[in-house]
Amino acid sequence: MRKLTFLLLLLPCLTAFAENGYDLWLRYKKVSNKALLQSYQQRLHAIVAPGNSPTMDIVRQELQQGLSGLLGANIPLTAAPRAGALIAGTPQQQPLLRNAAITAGLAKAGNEGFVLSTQNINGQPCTVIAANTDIGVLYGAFHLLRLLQTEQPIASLHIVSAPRIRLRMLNHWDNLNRTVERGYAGFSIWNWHTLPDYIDPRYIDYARANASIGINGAVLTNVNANATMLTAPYLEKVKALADVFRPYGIRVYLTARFSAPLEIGGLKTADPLDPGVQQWWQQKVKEIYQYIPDFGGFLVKANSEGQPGPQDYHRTHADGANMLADAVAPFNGIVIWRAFVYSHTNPLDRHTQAYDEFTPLDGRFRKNVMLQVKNGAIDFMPREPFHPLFGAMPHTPLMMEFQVTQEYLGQATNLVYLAPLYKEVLESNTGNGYTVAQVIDGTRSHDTLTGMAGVANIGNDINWCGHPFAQANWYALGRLAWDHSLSSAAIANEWLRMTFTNDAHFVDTAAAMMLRSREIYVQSTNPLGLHHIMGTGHHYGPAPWVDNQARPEWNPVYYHKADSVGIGFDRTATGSNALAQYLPKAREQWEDLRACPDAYLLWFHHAPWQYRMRSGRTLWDELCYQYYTGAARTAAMQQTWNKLQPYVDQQRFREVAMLLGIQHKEAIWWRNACLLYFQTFSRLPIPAGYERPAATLEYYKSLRFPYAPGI
Ligand code: BDP
Repeated sequence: MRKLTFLLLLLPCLTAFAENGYDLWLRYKKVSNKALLQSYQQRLHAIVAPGNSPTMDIVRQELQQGLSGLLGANIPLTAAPRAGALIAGTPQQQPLLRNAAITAGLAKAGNEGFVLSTQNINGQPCTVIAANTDIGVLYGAFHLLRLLQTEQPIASLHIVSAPRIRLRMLNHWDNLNRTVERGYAGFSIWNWHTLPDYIDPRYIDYARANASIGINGAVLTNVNANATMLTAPYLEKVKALADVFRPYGIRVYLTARFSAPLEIGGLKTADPLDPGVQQWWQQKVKEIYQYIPDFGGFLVKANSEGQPGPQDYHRTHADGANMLADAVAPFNGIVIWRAFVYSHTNPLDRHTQAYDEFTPLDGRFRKNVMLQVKNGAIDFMPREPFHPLFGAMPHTPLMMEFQVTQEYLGQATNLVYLAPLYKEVLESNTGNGYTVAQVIDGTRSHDTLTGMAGVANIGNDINWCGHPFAQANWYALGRLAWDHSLSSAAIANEWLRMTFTNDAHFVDTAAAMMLRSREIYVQSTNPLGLHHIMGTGHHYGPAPWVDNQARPEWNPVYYHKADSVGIGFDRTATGSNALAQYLPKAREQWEDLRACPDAYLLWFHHAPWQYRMRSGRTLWDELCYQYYTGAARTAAMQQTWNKLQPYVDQQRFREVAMLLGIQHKEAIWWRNACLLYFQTFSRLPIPAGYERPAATLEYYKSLRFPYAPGI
């Protein structure tokens, strides 16, 4: 009995300290800094946000919920502006916002941006969120809430913010049976079975979270598409989701299976030049727009990894894309055609295929077509040079495809903060004076259609992303799509403050750990430019030895090419010459073995085991150094996190601690398996002083993971 009473007394404390991560970065906990709290209370003690639209309803609701939580008091909605009020709206809704300063800001804000400003309105100091559209007001509201959540001063605000990229999108690789291709956070959040009648509140929270970081598009379905999605019963379900997302500024897109006319249309061909096929798609599109008047358009993976496409009929990617583009054009829809292709015709180097297939088509796509290019030419590797297509195709709008889900970066058991990876790509110089960011934001070619997509890491796990820190990657994708000039550190800092606490020691320590994490992951798994040596199929863990797959590029041995002489993929003129696809100014940093940075050495060169590295070590010793250092630094992440226990609620502290334990085990596994395997070629010893691998190569080779997630 006494025990029970004790437990009952303890329970509220335990739950008070438990957070399951569901609230993401929108926790709205009371501001802990007393002085700031007081200043916020003075400036935000009422909300004036007129305007009659579902979006303005959301603005009011979000501001009320957010401010009430953050300020620890109920913040009322009032009709008339008064001193200390927050005024939010468009100048049409709120004529008071028609002053010179706000008007000047709004001229730069466009149709999604906002002005956040401290203003004297009727002689009274007020905080103002002004925008040209309701959705701009919502973005401004989330920005103001973010300032409070991160404890920034708001006494004198002069912010004008507009997105640098027009389409800021998540790509869900979700299947109709709710499995998620490369998903590590449970099943799909789209419950197709209970839609359209059952609206899971989670759909609304998903939309809120996206709106809070500026994401305005969602492709709901896997790029390996299923034509059933385009049938009437499913379109009704999509409509239900689109209706939920619309007031949050999010448009839905679907993946189009190129062979849909055969599979659900009863046609004998899907040839894009066949009038019957064209008509079928026109009808289908008309039907879709009857359900969803603001349907965004199609994302298409064609003639890649066995998917159907125009080449099945000896037509080009442009023929296929243009046929769909013509169908959606009357409704202002777009077609996003993926450049991730690898077909059966180019066995020399998979690296070169997309460039070879697409550059001849530059300028031959309709105006409402974008080409979505993965950040690198192989796949979403832990480190990969930017895709050479970004330096080509000036007459085609190129959209960035990043992967947020960590298919190749430790899935959901590893803490890997991806903003540094995204930034590394975005800041790469394509060789003609433009960075990748300037190519995709339209600076280079004055494109008006611009876009950045991230393959989502979202599932129905209670914390959405599996790993508590994986939420930061969703967050970073949105923030960078809005403003790619933000630094990885600034984004980590914001996210940590909102997700955990504003305590400076916590934020500094955890941010430093996040900022190191991607480099540590590269070091402990794919150092020095190694790539695609993960387990075949599921991509979980190391398997550099695999050589028995039907196609050469399905085998890790294809990518590392270790032999008795050395290791690495020669992509210079003496090898596949993939380097020639880069503009001279970009390629010159990599083409000479001596000048090539260590990070890309084995990506572009086959270097001898005894090759002398910049560190003075031989290549073999350097490889050992990298793997051992990577594993040691992974252990150090555990120690760092353990010291942060006092600052974090118990549940999330434990989750991260357990996951870091797994991460450390996995780093040791990678290190031992890779070094023992590569040693069979180098025939060199692991340098003295390093702990010997605990198991044999045969043991590591024998490991099987038939139920690894994500396939
Ligand atoms: C690869 C994934 C595969 C995807 C493919 C794609 O392993 O599951 O279908 O990319 O992007 O990385 O189409």
